[in-house]
Amino acid sequence: MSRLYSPSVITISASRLASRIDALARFGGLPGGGVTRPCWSPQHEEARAWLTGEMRAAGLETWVDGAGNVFGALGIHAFSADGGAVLTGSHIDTVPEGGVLDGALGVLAGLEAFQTIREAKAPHRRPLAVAAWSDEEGRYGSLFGSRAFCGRFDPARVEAMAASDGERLVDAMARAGFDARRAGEAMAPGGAVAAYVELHIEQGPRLEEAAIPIGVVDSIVGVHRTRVVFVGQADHAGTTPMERRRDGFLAAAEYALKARDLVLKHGGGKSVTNVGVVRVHPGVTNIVPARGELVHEVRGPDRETLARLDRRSAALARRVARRRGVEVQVEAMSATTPAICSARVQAAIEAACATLGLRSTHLYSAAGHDAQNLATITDTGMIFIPSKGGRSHRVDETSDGDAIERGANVLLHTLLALAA
Ligand code: HGY
Ligand code: MN
Ligand code: MN
Repeated sequence: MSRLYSPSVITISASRLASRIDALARFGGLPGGGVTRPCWSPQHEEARAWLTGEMRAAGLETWVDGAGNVFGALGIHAFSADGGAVLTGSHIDTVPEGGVLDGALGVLAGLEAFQTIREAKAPHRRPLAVAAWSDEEGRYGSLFGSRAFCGRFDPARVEAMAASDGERLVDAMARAGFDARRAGEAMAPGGAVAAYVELHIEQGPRLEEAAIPIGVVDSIVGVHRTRVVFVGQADHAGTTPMERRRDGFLAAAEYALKARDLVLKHGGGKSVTNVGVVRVHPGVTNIVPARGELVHEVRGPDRETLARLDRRSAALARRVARRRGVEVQVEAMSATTPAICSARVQAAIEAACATLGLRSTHLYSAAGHDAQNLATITDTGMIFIPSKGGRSHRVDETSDGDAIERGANVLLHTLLALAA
């Protein structure tokens, strides 16, 4: 790889970073490429142990908090009140059949930046820490680890928190050696973090289409998830006259199609929607479905628009149910708050790009991230690199090696500026 920057500027080891990305990808790696590494799973816990070993070998202090967040640090062995650490990080859990960069890039680039800083004896007045946040993908509850770290964990909900396949958080954490009821202990003391910056793949097509190497994130969307259950009547699939059927699945199907139109029409242009979880009960071919259950996700950069879409979607569910003669239950599952990124951190990212002679552009994140929790307790920003074809949350998610190197160097210089 050709030298990308002037010799006086310290830069990361691209080969060492690439080899760690490949090594991490093996935990839950799939035969055809990609990875399935849900939080608390055996492969995730093996990855946690590997990461901790890599951090220690790189000379970092390491520890794990009550929410399972892994930390590696230069200058501290725990967070303290008014400690003013500069924090980076991301997550090592993945979606099912996901890519090897979503989350992993931010954690391993942070580790690489710290190892480079230590080897170069680069000065930093503030302590530096890198986090691997638990369950960013929200298998059991969205942005779990960073939510607990930022004091937004609700212990009253922990017993009910479960994956869509029914597996309970308390059981999954217990198998990994954690007590979910103690996750609240992860809350950081006041003033422990002076700034947070996260490197992440864009997971969309905008940077690649604009041919701009670095994205400076200015805001992050909120994500609202609602469980909608239509309840009709099980009946014989052959003998029941068509006009007498009260089909829970067909009501759910009509709702899903109309909810998409509703969000496109009333979402202000930047809201999006998805139905990725659908369940039919009893779910056998010769019974008219009694129940059609789905999780309706709506995302957008504006809090009021999201609240308005929630209200309109609930009204739509009731209209569909009435028209089809079925009952409907609408239950809010989770809602993250849209976040505005810190002007100070954005300026530090832009200055790092200038030092490295890299073009950058501002954009909002259409994906949710742990950074939106960190934004509630400290100055927060994100650095994006282009995703090839905008692909993510699929096994062929990838970014160029040069893009990864550029992103990690921008992270390195942003951290040095914030910690100066
Ligand atoms: O779903 C998201 O937006 C993120 O990738 N967890
Ligand atoms: Mn993701
Ligand atoms: Mn992610």
